[in-house]
Amino acid sequence: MRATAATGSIFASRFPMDTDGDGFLEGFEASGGSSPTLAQSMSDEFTAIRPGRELSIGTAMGGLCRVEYSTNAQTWTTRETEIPGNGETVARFYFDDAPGPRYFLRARSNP
Ligand SMILES: [Ca+2]
Repeated sequence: MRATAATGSIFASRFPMDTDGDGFLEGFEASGGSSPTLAQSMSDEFTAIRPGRELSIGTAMGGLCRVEYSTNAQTWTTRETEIPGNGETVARFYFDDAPGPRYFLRARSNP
């Protein structure tokens, strides 16, 4: 079988490369602006502080619940559904899409 550019790309995707041995894959480094051939080259491109909220929900074993959000505590929109209960607390972490000055989360049991 003759090697082609297409087979080369398949090979590369099955066996990711880390030429400089720093533990970061070549494509990841290139997309973050660091050199894939210099282990000392590091990028802060992928380090970020993302504000969010953690919601802890007391769940019934075998039950399902959903999480809703609102900006006015009157009109609610489903954020996540079909959350399986385990008889204990289930935690969900939501990154803020557009938090605004007021943002509410609540959990409800599915009927
Ligand atoms: Ca590397």
